[in-house]
Amino acid sequence: MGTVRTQVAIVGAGPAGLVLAHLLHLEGVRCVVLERHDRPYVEGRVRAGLLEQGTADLLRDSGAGERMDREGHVHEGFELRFDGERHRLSTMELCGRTVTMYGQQEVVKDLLRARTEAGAPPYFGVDDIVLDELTGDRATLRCTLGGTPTTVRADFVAGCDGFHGVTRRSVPGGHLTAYRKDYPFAWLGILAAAPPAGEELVYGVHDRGFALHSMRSATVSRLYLQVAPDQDLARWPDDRIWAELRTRLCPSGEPLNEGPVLQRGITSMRGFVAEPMQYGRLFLAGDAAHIVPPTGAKGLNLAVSDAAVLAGALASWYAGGNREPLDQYTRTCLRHVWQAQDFSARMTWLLHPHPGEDPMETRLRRARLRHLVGSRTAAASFAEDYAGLTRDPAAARRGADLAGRPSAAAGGRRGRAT
Ligand code: RFL
Ligand code: PHB
Repeated sequence: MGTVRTQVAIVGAGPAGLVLAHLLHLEGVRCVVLERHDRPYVEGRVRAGLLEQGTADLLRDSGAGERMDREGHVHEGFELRFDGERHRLSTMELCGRTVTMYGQQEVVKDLLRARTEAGAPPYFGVDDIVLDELTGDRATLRCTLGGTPTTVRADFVAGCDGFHGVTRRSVPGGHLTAYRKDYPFAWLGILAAAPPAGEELVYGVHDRGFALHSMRSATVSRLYLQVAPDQDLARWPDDRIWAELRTRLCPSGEPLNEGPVLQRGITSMRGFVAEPMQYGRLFLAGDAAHIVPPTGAKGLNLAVSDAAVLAGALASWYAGGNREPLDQYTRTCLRHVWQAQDFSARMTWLLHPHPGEDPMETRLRRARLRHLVGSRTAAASFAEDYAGLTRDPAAARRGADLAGRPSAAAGGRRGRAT
């Protein structure tokens, strides 16, 4: 039986866990990262690709943005297509902010390299974690590390193990309240070896359903189609996918480059929030605490934002025993979590015809789309949410609120040391 002692035990090497580990390292706080899968799996998982400006700034400011700055693409706007019309919304003009297209798995690779260079890579293949003690003087968890049954003793546990992880489920019944909304459709997503047809993302609304043309690089496109939630991928051969993309995205013959499909998958659409995001010495971050439907591209950005808040709160605790930011962790995070939930739900409603919806709803959605492209005020509000004014993770790390002022939670008030 082995024993590992550390200050913070991080469960999960996704974006939340790795950003947290990276920021804690910069603050001089010791941590171990415990990941269920092997490294190739973690580095190869294709998911998000849109980084809000605050997320890109945080990676850059913390020294993990060098490759992102070289290989990522900064977008100043996006296109919306509906009723055979094309409308460009410039987030830069509307709210002075941009987004960066850079694959989540590339962010993960960069952060894993930083952990390796710091001499503390994650433990991979750890698939039997049991949280033993969360409310005593220390936190304790059990798992097998390198074939040896091991007890990990830490001051705190960070639950960064995604929606299906073990940490949230380890909180005793009655302590968390779950809020949940399931949508009656899903996304079929493909990664294709095809140069993107344009410079910017295209969101297409069609009677047959929503479609999105996104990208990962100058040679790789990422495309999505709204499908029924129980769709079988076998019913979607490549020809059918491309034909459907053309119908929904290119009603007037706009260009779309086809190429070999490298990956495909179905993503269900769900909104979920667990409150509070902490229990004793356990703090949940990212998808472990909340899920948004992917329409608004907020999941990764929220995960990074939570990690930044938690890193700041832990650093404050270790620097001088100030417990206040840790106590306020849920409150600080939930404000932007719910803002992102609200935006994601509104954007999902706006862009997806719901199965069986009545003609009144169809017309209401069209009216809302027309308002968005016709009113500068409406477009500016949308652009702010889209490019990420919800909460700037880089500011969160510095302990500042939306206006850049030091926030009460991260401020200098001394709390009771435990
Ligand atoms: P992750 O990425 O799920 O990482 C959790 C990690 O924990 C590990 N794990 C465990 N480890 C140890 N013990 C256990 N018992 C464990 N159980 C799980 C897992 O193996 C994994 O490595 O959560 P994290 O870090 O919170 O990050 C969240 C993001 O991954 C997620 O929100 C985004 O991908 C959502 N998302 C998007 N977000 C954006 O901000 N912008 C986008 O453009 C965007 N597009 C998307 C998306 C998600 C999608 N899917 C597939 C859900 C597009 C799609 C299609
Ligand atoms: C993506 O590239 O995965 C992506 C981009 C924008 C979105 C959603 C997903 O709104």
